[in-house]
Amino acid sequence: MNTHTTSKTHITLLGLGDMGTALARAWLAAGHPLTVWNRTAAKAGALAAEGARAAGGPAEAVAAATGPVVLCLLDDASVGEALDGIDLNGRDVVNLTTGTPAEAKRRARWAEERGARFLDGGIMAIPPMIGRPETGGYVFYSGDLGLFERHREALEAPAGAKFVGEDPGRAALHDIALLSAMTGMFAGITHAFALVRPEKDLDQAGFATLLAEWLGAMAGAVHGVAAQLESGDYTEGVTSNLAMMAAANATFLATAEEQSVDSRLLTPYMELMSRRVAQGHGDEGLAGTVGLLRGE
Ligand code: FVH
Repeated sequence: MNTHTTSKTHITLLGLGDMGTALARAWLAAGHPLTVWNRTAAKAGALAAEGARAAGGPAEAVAAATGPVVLCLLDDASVGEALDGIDLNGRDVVNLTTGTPAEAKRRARWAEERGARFLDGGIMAIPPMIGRPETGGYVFYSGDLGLFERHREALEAPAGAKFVGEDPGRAALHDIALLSAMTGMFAGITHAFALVRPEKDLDQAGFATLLAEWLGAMAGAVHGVAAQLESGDYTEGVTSNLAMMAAANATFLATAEEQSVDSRLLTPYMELMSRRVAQGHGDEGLAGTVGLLRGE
């Protein structure tokens, strides 16, 4: 059983969905005294049996806090609802709920107006990665650096911690930027499987291995894009330029048609490449298309 005699930081956790429950178990496993609250009270039952103290409401949970008050709720609106009317004066609020950078900044101001210190977090992990450092999961943090440093050891119990700036919106920006890149990757994976799907004798698992290896090899391209954006020379170090890639797009589209695959996941990006080439920048690398998305 968990007791309050340990020297470990006490954690107050609001939200016991899939992620909140995984966080709770990691803190309990690391020996942190833990108070939990969840809107649907039944979800706290198993954790109470494992050593957590289940609070009767969010106000009671926050009032019991001697360490960080961690929120892991559905969205920013649910954070507002859960904390509505609750005294936050002097509290260290750590919000691990996914939101936009603007929501994080507003929530930081909102918390500070109520006398609380505020740290925002973006979780780069799925629940099975929590409490398992070998999986490489981590959380981006931004906002109050003093709060982060004071509770760093406790924050690092469920997953690694990367502080990305005192602007409270920075963690959400990093989180959503990485997840957006992942979304594009998933779109590409979906298209690739749709292409090979009709081939009954093609081993899907073997194809998956090839695809994963290829995506891993290509991921290094991000460093070239960053170097080009930093130098302002979008032709720097280019090996496969936009003109070549745009020309190959016709073959990709023809193959999609041959295989009866809707090419809607590819065409928006292909149009961007073609536009940059038409502007006379066919010798550039991928960095040349970044400005187009920003209307530059
Ligand atoms: N699960 C994942 O893979 C991802 C990984 C990356 C980070 N996300 C974000 O983490 C936040 C929580 O995610 P979750 O997986 O725990 O989500 P759910 O299982 O859907 O649980 C949602 C909890 O939020 C509570 N809740 C919803 N609305 C309210 C409200 N108005 N007032 C108070 N609590 C609310 C809900 O309570 P209940 O339905 O059990 O009563 C759950 O505790 C999230 O931002 C992800 O984007 C997870």
